[in-house]
Amino acid sequence: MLFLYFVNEPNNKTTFLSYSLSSGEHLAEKRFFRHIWHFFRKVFKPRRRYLGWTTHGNRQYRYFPHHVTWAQAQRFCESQNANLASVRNLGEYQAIQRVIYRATFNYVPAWIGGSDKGYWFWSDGTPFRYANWCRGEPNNVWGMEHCLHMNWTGNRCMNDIPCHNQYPFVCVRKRR
Ligand SMILES: [Ca+2]
Repeated sequence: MLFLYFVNEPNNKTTFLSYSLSSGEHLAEKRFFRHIWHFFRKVFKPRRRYLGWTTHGNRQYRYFPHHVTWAQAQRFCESQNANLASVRNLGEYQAIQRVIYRATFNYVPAWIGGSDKGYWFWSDGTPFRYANWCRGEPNNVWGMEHCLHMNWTGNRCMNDIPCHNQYPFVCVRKRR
């Protein structure tokens, strides 16, 4: 049996926690506390954020957490010998969502490489054939929304939004 009791100093300021174990039960108590320790370590184990390149098919994606404009994001990707991510199909869209989730444990809105100059194009030159637009998008509000970000609304779909807004972003490069 384990006894816990508190000893109050005369000055009533310091409290000591004391254990009293009957002999023979010491090992069982140790095992018990080890179980408790492992349980809490498992529950509260810090999850590791993954911020490296992730391979999907013949491409690699990487999430960058800095909040910047679309053009700054594209320039940064170029400095990494990459481009803002283009999307060719739903599988790639979901792969990019997983990359974002592994870095943030959330589906945060992020820039990808779609931009609009009268027609939509991907900054890496991929033909713009696939899009997972949110309902009613692209709506080009006030004629000001010429850049594409993803994970918009609860549907985590694509939306056009002003290019000077600031979001984290996902770059793509050819598989190495
Ligand atoms: Ca819009």
